[in-house]
Amino acid sequence: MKTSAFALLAGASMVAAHSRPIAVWVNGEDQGVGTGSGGYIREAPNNSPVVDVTSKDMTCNVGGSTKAGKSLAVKAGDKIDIEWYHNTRGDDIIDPSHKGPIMTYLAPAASNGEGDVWVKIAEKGFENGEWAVINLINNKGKHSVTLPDLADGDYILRDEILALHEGNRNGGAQFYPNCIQITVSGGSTTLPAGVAIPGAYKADDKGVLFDIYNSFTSYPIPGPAVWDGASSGSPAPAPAPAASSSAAPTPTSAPAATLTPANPTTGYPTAPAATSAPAATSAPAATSAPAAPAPTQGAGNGNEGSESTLPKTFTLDTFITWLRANAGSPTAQKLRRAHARAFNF
Ligand SMILES: [Cu+2]
Repeated sequence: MKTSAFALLAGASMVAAHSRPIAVWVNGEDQGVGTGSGGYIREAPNNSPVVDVTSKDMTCNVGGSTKAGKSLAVKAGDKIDIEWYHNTRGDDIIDPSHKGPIMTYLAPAASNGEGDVWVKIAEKGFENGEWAVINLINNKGKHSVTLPDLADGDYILRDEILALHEGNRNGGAQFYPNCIQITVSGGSTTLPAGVAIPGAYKADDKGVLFDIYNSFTSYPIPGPAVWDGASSGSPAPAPAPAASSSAAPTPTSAPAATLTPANPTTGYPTAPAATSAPAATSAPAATSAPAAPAPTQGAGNGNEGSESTLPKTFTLDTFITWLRANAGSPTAQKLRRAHARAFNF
């Protein structure tokens, strides 16, 4: 019974537990919370994902064309840690169900992100048997990128999580793009032309329409190849789907073991797909966990769909069905939040 309740909560969190960057560290030095007025992060109205790859919100999230209050002073070659949280600093970061890559881009601030201006400077996918998102959680919400030797000026650093827990269906992949304003000094290389965002991804890209619940040996990170940081003249080549994985800076551990949703190293609750299997054998849908959540939840920023009423008395199966159907609802979210700490999500 305890296991079942746990699986239910895990299922709910799959939908509710989004994420956003809250702060930046420069060479190990905390720059303070960057959201809010006067901050250096362009803050979206909420932490919901963008699911339409053609949406303008793909650039810098909802409202992301509006500049933040200030720009963070950095130097070319600095080590930048981007610190993500579910909502506020110190909370639960992101639900471990949200497995996927993390990608980082740069554009000149003068472009405000419009046009073929986005240059990928880092990407982390599925490496050494682990997803970038899980490594992010294990690293207390932080991941590092090293700034290239950039010519002095104002830039937008676009940090993006792509959560693939529903990536097995077209339109199910959840993008969490967020833009951080930086002012670079001490460098020299001109940023080459890049790609347009939206435009860099397609809904059926191999790394976007990707089933993390099936076994696989490698994961093709979507988007352009990572800029080598040197060739200022040559624009990043157009997205080469096949080449992108081989161009990754960190070689993928080639014969990665078959991936199972459960992650023994994190200490986090087992992913729903695994836990729900024994508990919910009566519901065949439960074995393919990603397909279960209500379609409305993918709606992205804004409404999370309406909520139906849970009867006063109910069987466990009724509750499972209700929770699945209302996973993004205020009640389900409250339920999750109420239990979040107890379950260490
Ligand atoms: Cu989420």
